[in-house]
Amino acid sequence: MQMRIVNAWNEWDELEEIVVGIADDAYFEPTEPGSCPALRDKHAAKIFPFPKGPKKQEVTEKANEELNGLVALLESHGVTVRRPEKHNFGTPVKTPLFEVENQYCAVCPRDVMITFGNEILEATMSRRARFFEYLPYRKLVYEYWNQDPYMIWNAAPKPTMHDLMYREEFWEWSLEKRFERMHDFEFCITQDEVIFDAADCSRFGHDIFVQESMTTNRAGIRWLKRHLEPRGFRVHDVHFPLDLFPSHIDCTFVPLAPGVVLTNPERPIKAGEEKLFIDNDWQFIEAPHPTSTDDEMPMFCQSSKWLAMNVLSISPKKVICEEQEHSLHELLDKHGFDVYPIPFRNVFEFGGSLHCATWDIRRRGTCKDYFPKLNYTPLAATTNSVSRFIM
Ligand code: ABU
Repeated sequence: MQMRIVNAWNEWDELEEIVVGIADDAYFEPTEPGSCPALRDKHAAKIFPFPKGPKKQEVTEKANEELNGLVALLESHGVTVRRPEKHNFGTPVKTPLFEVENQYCAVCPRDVMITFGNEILEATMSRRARFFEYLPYRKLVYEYWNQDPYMIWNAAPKPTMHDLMYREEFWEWSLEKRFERMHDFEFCITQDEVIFDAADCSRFGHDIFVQESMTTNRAGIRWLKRHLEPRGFRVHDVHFPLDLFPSHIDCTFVPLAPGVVLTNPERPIKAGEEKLFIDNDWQFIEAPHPTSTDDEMPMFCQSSKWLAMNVLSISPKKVICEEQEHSLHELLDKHGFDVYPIPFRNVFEFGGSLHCATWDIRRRGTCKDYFPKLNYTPLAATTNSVSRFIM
């Protein structure tokens, strides 16, 4: 019997193998139509531009120390940890349709790569500097593909990333205008091409929830539906209208165990979308306020203070959290979770925290239905496609 290497159906089953990012050769994210990085301190931002070029050596080293600390903790729990290959993120990218001065980093595999059961899928990505971010993971993917005969490998269609794919004026909109338009779910990417980042998807067994955001559009979600539903998944779009700059679901809506989601009190799910969870006996636990305010986050960090809830579950009972988030530790402890705190704040300016910086390859367990009362006709049922899981 051949060993299954790639097998992960949800965000919480017992973890067996995972990829943890590396900070080597990271560059600052460039300004481009899909991203407008800014200094945290509004006063400094009036005087100094956002930096360009490579991250400083000592900053990269501190981030690597914390990433290595995560590796050590995971290994002490018997998890196999793999790392991406080094990549020269200083190489500019020029395609027939766009150019960008440099790339970004390989700290956040979660944004690019996702495991849906026995399938590894490479996301389209939404920003030019991240167009080739799958490359540091390709050697690993080939290894899994060569060693696991059941593993399926797909890459979603690459978007043009041409100027026409973006709504550049989005970056000029006032907060009032964004607030007025919060139910349009229109951001810096248009709806004409298939666009998604993997980190906008959250896996709950048969059910996959995908957030509409600055990094995932409606065409991206339609593509995921047509791709996944013939394999028996049910794909749901979800929205968090009060998040005026949504990007990646894992600081907003974080499942921890069957029946339990950690929710963001400042980003409630759109009215009506909670029903599916309530009808199926899911409990929402509101995350406490993070240790830092948005203004206190690291100067070059482009993520929100809600990185506080970007935790990594290593089993339905065990959660790795950032060490300074004491209120969150207490809350999770009260709900019966074992909390493993580790320092991770030096990773923040590289795009994320513990969930972002990882990509799970294998969790013990099979595909289950956590929404048994759901009345849903998958797209596959309306076509001739075979609707069955490869288990
Ligand atoms: N990459 C996750 C960032 C999400 C947030 O800023 O809330």
